[in-house]
Amino acid sequence: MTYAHPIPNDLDSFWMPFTPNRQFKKEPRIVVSAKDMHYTSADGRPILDGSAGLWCVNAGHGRQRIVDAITQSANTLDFAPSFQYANPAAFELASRISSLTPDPLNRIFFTNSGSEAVDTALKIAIAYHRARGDGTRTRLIGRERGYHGVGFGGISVGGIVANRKFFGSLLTGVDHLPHTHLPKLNSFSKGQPEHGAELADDLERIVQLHDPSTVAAVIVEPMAGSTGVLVPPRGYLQRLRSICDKYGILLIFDEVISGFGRLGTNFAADRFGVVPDMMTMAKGLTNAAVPMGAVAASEAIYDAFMTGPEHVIELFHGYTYSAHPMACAAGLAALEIYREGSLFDRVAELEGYWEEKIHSLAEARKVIDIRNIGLVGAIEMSPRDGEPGKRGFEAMIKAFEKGAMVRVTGDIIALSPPFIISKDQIDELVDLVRDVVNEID
Ligand code: PXG
Ligand code: PLP
Repeated sequence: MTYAHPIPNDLDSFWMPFTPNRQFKKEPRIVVSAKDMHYTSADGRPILDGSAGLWCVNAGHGRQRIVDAITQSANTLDFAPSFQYANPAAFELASRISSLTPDPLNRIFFTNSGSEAVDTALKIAIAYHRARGDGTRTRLIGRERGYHGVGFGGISVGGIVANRKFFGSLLTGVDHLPHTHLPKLNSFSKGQPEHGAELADDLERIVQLHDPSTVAAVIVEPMAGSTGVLVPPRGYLQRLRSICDKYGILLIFDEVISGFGRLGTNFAADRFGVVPDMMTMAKGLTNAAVPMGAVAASEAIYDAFMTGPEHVIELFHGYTYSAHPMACAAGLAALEIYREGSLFDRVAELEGYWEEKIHSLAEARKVIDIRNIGLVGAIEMSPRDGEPGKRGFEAMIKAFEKGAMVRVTGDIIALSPPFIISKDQIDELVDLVRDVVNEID
């Protein structure tokens, strides 16, 4: 293979995250630039972005407005502490975010990633109960097949076995709801599946087991992204909400993937008509141009902390880079691009076409399920005998050879392109995935 750009000499020093390092370093998949819907690979080929990077480049790559905002910010105020001081863009961005979040989730705490947003939300939940004199509420409830990043809190409430088993005992006082994937009843569902709302009732059992007075919060992804696009059954989230209300438990939606238009609405909370007590977000917040995450908390949660002497810090939590000026600038520009281009409405408009195309992949014999919602789709292949995940891995490599970036988890191919994708590009992506699925054995 001839390379338009040289492959770095030293591939050993970078310990790559969530990657089989030895395989990658034998056959590196390196991208050197990106614009709109495409990356360029080191060997100079255009690569259609079928995954918006890692579900994060919602407005497409290299948006000039964001580049300009970052440049100007770096030239004006390289850094300002957010502990005891602040930069104006932080307030502006928090205000813009709170105009997008459902009421009353109008208090915004900034982090630098989704993982930090999750750990922040879990800490706020525990501290909130304590601030109200309810300090026995420390238990956190997650869900099987949930992904909540890689902090100790996030992996403890997360439900991915591989992310947990290597790290010992994790947080204690955690329990998990069952996942909502019911392939026998719901396979090839379009949008929200019919069956499974009753799985939320397991929360009643868990709460009774531990006693409601010990439970602080329930955290779920409204749509589970990382573990293969698990769309919530109709009525499921409503039931979780009502059980949480019944027992005074906070409900946290992890909207790191589902936020900022991915489902055709501001947040999944809007799409499903259920308002949690906190939402975590990241990724699309800055169109991924600068790392940033956030927690949106209800006004009641914020107010519960605003007691005591006024010179005393109310929440002992924060990151050096919370509300970094450059991230705030990128966030403001990204939100402006979404608004001006009506990009979330565009997702809603494309959803029908996307759904029809994605489901056309059902013809291939090894495809055992297809799921979709918003501008997200998952194509699940049967595992090869004795080699779970191998087929998916080969599919990812073959797709890159053919000119597309896709995500795989196990034997599931997940697609989540930028919202600027055209119908022709949807056709191209789906045709390429069809060829990939047909060509691997
Ligand atoms: N919560 C959710 C719901 C996520 O999807 C995180 C938290 C953690 O965010 P950070 O910014 O710390 O990575 C995520 C991240 C994939 C994939 O391929 C998904 C994520 C990250 C990387 C890959 O499914 N989600
Ligand atoms: N470790 C040390 C030694 C530190 O001084 C700090 C912050 O001051 C941290 C970790 C936390 O870093 P950050 O605020 O970037 O999360």
